[in-house]
Amino acid sequence: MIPDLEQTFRWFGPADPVTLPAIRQTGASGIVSALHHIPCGEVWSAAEISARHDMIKNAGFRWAVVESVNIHESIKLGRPERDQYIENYLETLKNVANAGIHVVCYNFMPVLDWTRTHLDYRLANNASALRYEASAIATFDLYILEREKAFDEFTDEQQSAAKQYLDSLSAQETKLLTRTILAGLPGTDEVFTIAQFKEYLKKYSETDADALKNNLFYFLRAIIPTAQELDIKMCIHPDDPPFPILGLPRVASTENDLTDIVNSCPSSSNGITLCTGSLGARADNDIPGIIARLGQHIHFLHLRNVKRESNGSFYEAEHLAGSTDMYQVMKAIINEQLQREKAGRDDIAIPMRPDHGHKILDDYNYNTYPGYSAIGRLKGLAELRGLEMGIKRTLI
Ligand code: DNO
Repeated sequence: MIPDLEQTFRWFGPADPVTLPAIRQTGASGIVSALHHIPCGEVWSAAEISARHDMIKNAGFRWAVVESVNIHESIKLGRPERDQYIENYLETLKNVANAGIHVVCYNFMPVLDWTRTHLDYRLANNASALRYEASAIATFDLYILEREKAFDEFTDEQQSAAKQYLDSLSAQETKLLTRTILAGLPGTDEVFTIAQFKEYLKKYSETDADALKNNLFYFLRAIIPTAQELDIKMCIHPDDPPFPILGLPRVASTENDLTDIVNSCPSSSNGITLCTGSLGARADNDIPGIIARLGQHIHFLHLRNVKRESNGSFYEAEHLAGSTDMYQVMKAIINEQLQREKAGRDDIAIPMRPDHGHKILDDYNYNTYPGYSAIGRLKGLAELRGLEMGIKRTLI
């Protein structure tokens, strides 16, 4: 019998209202964490890593994955200072490897990490979900950010729908939408101001998707040989949402992108975080097919589901519901495990985490990071491990 996927849970650190003892009760054995308090670009010292590691170990867990060591904007922009930041990144990787952690997640999304327009979208059963509404993004882009080029990117019809949407918002709602879109890195409370965000957009005005991809390849070629020596598996997280927004370019949105990335610097250390939620926001991403074709490069699994609506909007559905067929996804993952077993690989128990969860039941009593409720995620994890067990028992 092949081993189970390693069940993990994201923990944002001591300030996370979902505590390690609470996570123990979910049945997860691995923790996914990062030193969110260290500013992006600075070295994570051995002492800081070991303090976090002790907390995780003492609570009875393995620190399975670092998510994320974030990439400094100068690397994404290809600025001369990037070499210094790459040095810092390598130093962090060395310290992470010395602590015995061997999977590192990162993303290459300019400025903003994942982006939503609504953090408390109520479903029919009153569960609270995250939502991305295309007309809300258009409204923000055209009439709040007032990005000039946006007027060439949206049709007249879209522009008038966006105007209507704007008129329907109270001052309070406009503020909330702005805050929601401009929220910065996960695990922080940082929110960009419109002025700061405009500054960033200016910096990106000369970096299109090709340039951004080249900057990613430069980064990978600089770090992957060392990562390989350190036995660290790097795994890029797909763009979320997986298409350009607010004039910012995208490089990890489709199967072609992911193929380009793994081919740019072939190595078992140059891999992918397979996020079914991010990739699933595009109907043309065939996720079981991506797993079948790129499976050997997958070092980390984010399992969640989105329900796609017309015109690019989506909301986060229950883990086994939504537009992605999780049965087919899980089957493809198990098939990849079988391939690994045949190839004699030692990474068959791929770490997976239930990504995001609805707010349900007692979750409303805690001020958790958006998407990171305890019970909602536990429900997702329970469903996913049941699905995994069911398929394994019938197929194998
Ligand atoms: C969303 C997560 C992302 C992810 C980073 C990866 O909840 O999947 O925050 O951690 O984008 O670098």
